[in-house]
Amino acid sequence: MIVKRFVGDNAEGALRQAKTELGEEAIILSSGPTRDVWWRFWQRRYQVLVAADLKERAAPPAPRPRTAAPIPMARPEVRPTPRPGDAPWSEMVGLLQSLDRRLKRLEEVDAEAAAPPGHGAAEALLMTAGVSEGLAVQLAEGLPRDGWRQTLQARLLERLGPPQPVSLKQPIVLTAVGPTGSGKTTTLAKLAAHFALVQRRQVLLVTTDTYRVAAAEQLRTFAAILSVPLEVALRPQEVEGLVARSTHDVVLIDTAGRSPFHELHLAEIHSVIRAAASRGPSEVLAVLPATMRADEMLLAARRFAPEGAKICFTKLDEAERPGAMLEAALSLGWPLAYMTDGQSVPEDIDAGDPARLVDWLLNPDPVAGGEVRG
Ligand SMILES: Nc1nc2c(ncn2[C@@H]2O[C@H](COP(=O)(O)OP(=O)(O)O)[C@@H](O)[C@H]2O)c(=O)[nH]1
Ligand SMILES: [Mg+2]
Repeated sequence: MIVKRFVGDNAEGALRQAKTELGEEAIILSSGPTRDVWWRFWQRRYQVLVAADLKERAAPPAPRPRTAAPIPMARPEVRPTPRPGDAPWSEMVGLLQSLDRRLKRLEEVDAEAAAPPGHGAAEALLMTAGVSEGLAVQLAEGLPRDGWRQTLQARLLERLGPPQPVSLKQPIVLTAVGPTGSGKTTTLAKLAAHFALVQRRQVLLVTTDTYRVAAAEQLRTFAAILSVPLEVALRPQEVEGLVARSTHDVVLIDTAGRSPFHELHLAEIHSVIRAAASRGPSEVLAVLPATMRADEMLLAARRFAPEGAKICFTKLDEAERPGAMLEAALSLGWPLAYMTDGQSVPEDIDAGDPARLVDWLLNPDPVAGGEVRG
């Protein structure tokens, strides 16, 4: 028995040399690129490790033409023919069979290792949903391979907390702030309808948006349909008097959508928020469209609203993925009060249930936020 390495410019060349020298009975033990000069990969050559029983061969065979039957390139299937009394040959066959079994086991171990661990799969899911890489890595850290979805779900729900719609246990003033067109006026109209028609509360609508010609008219139309009074405050200071005189269960204050980069405009909105709090309990609703990027939502929320404001995500029906909302809610750490998913007043609003976002993340098809209403 002889075991010998043959090197050629390519696989065919190396094999041809081996077969020429050792004959057709030779068995290929391994094959692949040479490893002698790994750093000069462009000069790689090909090697085969071949075993043959030289006793079998009376004389070296004649060189074979290039059209010889194809020689298997992969690990050969070992189908030995036992030869009684041929001790070295049967020893080698036994050796090769055990080698074959070990290689098969190695392949199985490789396949197991190739399956992504829990955190890898979770990271991929989060990032596909639009969560940034940094947060995805943090959220996926240490998730088990088996049951990672349930663990991720529990982890997200714990961090997002329970739904926290506005409580009307006591009279309250609620001020909606957020970027232009985010849905503040429409959301307040939906809430006014809910509080007045469903919860049978005394509702007062106040608008401070006197910058756009149609803005106050939009809310006036909703107020008329709902039979809810509307007051227009021309300056932030007027809000204080309106709130102080009000005997309503809930006062809903609309603000103008202004640039989050314009300090004077922001100062006006902050004065409205302060005036709204002058009577007693008051809350701020940061109205953020689900179609925005997470960083835009974060900037708007922090510029318009005070720390700890409640979040209302709007336009879920227009959003493709829940990632930006998840990222914004988790990064802000503020409670989720409402979600809206359509233009219809009053029906397209729900309590802000984080489970709906998490379900959407874990079951991304169908994608539309409106189709997974909780
Ligand atoms: N698709 C969709 N459109 C909405 C939703 N909420 C508001 N809108 C629309 O967004 C536009 C701007 O809304 P508006 O309430 O005037 O925004 P504001 O400038 O923040 O007061 C209007 O056309 C609304 O009908 C929603 O949940 N889904
Ligand atoms: Mg408006």
